[in-house]
Amino acid sequence: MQKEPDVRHDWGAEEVAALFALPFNDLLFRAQTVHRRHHQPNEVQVSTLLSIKTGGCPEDCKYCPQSVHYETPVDAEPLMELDAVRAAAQAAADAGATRFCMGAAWRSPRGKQLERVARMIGEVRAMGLETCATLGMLDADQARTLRDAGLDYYNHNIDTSEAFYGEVITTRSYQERLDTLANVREAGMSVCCGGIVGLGEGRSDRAEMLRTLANLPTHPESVPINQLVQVEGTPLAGAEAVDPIEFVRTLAVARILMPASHVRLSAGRESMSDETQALCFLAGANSIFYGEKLLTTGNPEADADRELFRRLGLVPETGQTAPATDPA
Ligand code: SAM
Ligand code: DTB
Ligand code: SF4
Repeated sequence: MQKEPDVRHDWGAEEVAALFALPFNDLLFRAQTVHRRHHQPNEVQVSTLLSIKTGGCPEDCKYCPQSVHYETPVDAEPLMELDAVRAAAQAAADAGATRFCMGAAWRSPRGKQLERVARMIGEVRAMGLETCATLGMLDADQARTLRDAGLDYYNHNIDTSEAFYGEVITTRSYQERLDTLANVREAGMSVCCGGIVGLGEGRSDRAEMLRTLANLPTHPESVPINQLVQVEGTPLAGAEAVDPIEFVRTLAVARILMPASHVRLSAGRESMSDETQALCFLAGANSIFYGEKLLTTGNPEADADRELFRRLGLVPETGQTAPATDPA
């Protein structure tokens, strides 16, 4: 298939900075125009998260309540049993989710653990749900094992710019993250990769993070943009919040840089107004996490999201409709 002319992999730093600096109306108009060329304008993909292994993680990500390095309200729990995962996936499907994402607080999975997760993936997929997992770093063999188990997407975020990264995580390098993404891609799975806004980074870090993603050989099919959920006890609790308008700009630039990808308005919605979320959708966000919990922190109630969709005339994406081709 011929590539769309606006799907590029050669974005320059100045070009991306210029997008961020556009007048807000111009930026949103451009993002919405790109959006309509590639997606159904009123459809939003709906995923549900489950933490299958909570807490006790050896990494030191300064935003994360699951790190052992910080005293937070999250206690470590063992890997969930298959039956409990199956029940949670069924509940997510019944509530209308089309993708089920299983998250584990690991640096990387070990042999037995991977086998158990592979069984979970097979069961969830057999229910007709798309499958996603986020288990930390993967080598090439592990990526192939997950693919063979039926994993559709692997989530592994770069979180921020390479320059700012060392301020946030010291136990895993930026390059290790890129290596995992390459292993996932090589195994033939779809990539879900994005980052977090509100870590104390500057606009240029947000721009560089998006530029890194957009200049990968293939764009991640799914790009989660998380607003930091501040959790007591983590070093980033109390960080200065990012202006919601700047957050919307970040989504709009993600949409323009990666036109055909799903851009997910990810963590942080619980503390956002409906109006900010509406602007995020206008900026080209077309995926959300649905259900009252993310991994360990809160998310809007399913009822509240159904009501928001109704007010905005949005419908959950079923995967049945072909993408729009006409920038109407
Ligand atoms: N342990 C695995 C890893 O980090 O690769 C997978 C789970 S981890 C919780 C997945 C992602 O969630 C992180 O990369 C980060 O982008 C996001 N995340 C974690 N804590 C967050 C928070 N407090 N606010 C926003 N996003 C967060
Ligand atoms: C992603 O980018 N965001 C999700 C998912 N990928 C795994 C995780 C958000 C976690 C928010 C904090 C928590 O609930 O622990
Ligand atoms: Fe561990 Fe993932 Fe949390 Fe980092 S983000 S501390 S790797 S669970």
